[in-house]
Amino acid sequence: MMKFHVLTLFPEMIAQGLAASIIGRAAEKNIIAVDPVNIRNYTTDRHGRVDDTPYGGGAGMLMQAQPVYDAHRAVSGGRKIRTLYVTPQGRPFDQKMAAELAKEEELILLCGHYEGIDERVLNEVVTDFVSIGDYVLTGGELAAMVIIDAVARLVPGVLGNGTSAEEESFYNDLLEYPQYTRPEVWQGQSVPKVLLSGDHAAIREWRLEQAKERTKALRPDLYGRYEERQRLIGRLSRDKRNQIHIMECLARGQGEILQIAGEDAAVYHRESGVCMVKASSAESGRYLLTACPEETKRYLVSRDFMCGLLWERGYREIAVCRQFLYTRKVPLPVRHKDIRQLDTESLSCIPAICDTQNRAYLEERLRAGSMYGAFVGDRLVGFAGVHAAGGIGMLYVSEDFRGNGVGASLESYVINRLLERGYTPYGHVAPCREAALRLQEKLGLYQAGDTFYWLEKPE
Ligand code: 4FM
Repeated sequence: MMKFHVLTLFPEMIAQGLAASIIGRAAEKNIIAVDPVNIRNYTTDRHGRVDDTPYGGGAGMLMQAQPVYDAHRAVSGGRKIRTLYVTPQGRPFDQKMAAELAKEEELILLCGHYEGIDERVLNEVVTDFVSIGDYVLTGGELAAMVIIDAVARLVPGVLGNGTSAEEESFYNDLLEYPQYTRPEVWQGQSVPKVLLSGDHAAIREWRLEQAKERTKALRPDLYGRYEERQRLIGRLSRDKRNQIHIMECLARGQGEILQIAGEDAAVYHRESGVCMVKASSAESGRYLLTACPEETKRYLVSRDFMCGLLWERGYREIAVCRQFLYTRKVPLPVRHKDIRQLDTESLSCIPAICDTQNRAYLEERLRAGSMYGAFVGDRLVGFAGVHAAGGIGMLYVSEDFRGNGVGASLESYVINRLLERGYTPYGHVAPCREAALRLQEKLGLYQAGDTFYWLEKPE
């Protein structure tokens, strides 16, 4: 559960503002918690005052340091919790910052009022100064609510299965395409014909074209980033089998280009904290690594020398893999009929059949709506899913059902789901998993020539 503590003089404003709709429901389900803290409860002034006039003169009142500091102490108990002060003087808030903040377990948001807060308490408690835009509000509460809303909807489970935020087109650096619902004609305006055609490829193409046109006209800054990304995807496509992981990360709108060096590049998969580095020489690799964030959890690389460079930086190999990709556009036949998306309730069935998977990670993937299970009657006999970084995996079939094509059906099912979204399915298999290797060949996936290494920094 992610907790938002809000230090404010108007706690009822926060409580009421976030009680309704999706955020309110998420709080009821204990996926998030909003904790409004009244700063006035912490004043030591006999008359309950929290403000005073500014030294040096000037108009208005300032919030005093003591009540703010004690309210903060009461919430943090001396623990180091990221503390945001919402102010027009802060760093501009955007989707990238929202994604970064969504990784925290707990946040404190400090809301000011009057003409400001005594600078000394800001020096003591604030870790991030954040602005939601170039305008002045009467207090920080609305800005804090904006930030909580944008961060909370990225917490797994808040949007519910299927509507995961990871698919959003905003991440593609493109604005949304126009949308239409019934009736077909309204005030003489018809719904564009292509949307009634049932031709999903044509619809996808039309929507992309509309999104591009809009972005080019309204947000040339975003469009420039989009074009840079498409250029990199184009270059990588000359070595598609070996670079599909980076191409897909970018094409799915989940990647951030950290650095480009000739034919090489470093791309950060935001959601999973994975850095993917394509380097054709150690020199290039060393240069690209300087652009990778300090807090990178994992690296995915495909050259021995990259392992050496990362070893020096404290990262250790956790897996050696072959990479496979499915290049056709046609869906695969699925023989096993009872396959469906799993929810978190399925987690209770999983330890009974499988102890090879990391439970916390599986739960996270279940919440993200990325796991699919094969059933026989009420019994879950196998599952597969999509990793946080985008590859197909976590394939498991319970021992007494192996050799029945359940694994093939599960993987085919996941491949088909990715194809529906216009993705190119790919995955990694450890060379020791012979059955899984054979399955890739049987399903018609191509194997990349490179060997892939996953590296992680031990805690
Ligand atoms: C902030 C008023 C502090 C008084 C505000 C104090 C704002 C913004 C904003 C108003 N915050 N982005 N724009 N805050 O206007 O974040 Cl003491």
